[in-house]
Amino acid sequence: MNFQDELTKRTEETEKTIRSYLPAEEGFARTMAQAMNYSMLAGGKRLRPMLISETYGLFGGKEETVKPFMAGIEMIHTHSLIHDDLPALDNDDYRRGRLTTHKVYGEAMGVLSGVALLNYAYETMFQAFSLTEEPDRVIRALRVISEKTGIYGMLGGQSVDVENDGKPLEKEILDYIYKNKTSALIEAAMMTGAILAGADEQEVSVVEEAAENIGLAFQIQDDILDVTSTVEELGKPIHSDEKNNKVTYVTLFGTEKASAQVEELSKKAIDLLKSLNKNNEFLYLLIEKLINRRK
Ligand code: GRG
Repeated sequence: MNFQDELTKRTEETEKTIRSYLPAEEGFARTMAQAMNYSMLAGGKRLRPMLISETYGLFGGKEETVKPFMAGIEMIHTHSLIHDDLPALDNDDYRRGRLTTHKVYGEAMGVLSGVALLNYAYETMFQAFSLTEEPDRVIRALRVISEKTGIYGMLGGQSVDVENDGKPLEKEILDYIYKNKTSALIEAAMMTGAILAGADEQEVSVVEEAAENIGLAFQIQDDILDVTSTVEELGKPIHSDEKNNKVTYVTLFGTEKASAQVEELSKKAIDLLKSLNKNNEFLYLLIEKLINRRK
């Protein structure tokens, strides 16, 4: 398999799926729909929806049910980015190579379109009920996504991150932040793929553990890119952790050790997935490539 060609093809398919679920830019609330679509269409690697469909494929899933979930998870992710960039949080001007949503549409519309995307994600994912013969799986997936993105997941992690901005941190609390603000959504994505395809509890918990490792590796690589990449490559500001006096894996351990941890965590994730005795070569390669990603 030529990984790069396959990645391009699967990213294009994911892009098409996401576009098919975006809100129409019409009616009195069209400015908000435009602001929602502005950030949704700004590019992005589409990693989380791809992880849903690849994990779904790993367990032999073949229905369309997965599609509203792919779009929905990217809406939740994009909501988190819009809000993360707001003046009250990171106050960033660039994201995905473009001016941030609040820079283009103003702060009020930045707040509104972010919340609207979070809500629209659920409106979208509820459409899965009309595409499935297995409504119980859809209910389980919705439950996992709502839990992993709330106080016991992404938002919990983000709140502890914000509260500790600029303060010295122990590794234990940094791990809590990473496992929640970043891993939890990746766990939600992969568990959703597994659940929708009919994986049992034990298999879903192996997937959850693998995804936690992928999320940690992904966030540590994000820390590394903040000090080693360029604005052009990343499409967002660099050295922002330093600017915000943030403790990261790089400030705690240095770039080299942080890189070694990314490698170790990714390997652990792949080994866990392989222990399921299923096969998705593309998924294993995707996880491996995240180690060396430049953006
Ligand atoms: C509700 C006010 C309010 C704020 C919430 C939840 C939240 C803000 C932020 C989540 C935390 C966050 C932004 C974590 C960063 C995770 C991360 C590394 C994001 C970048 O993901 P990529 O690289 O981005 O996949 P692309 O642009 O490729 O999709």
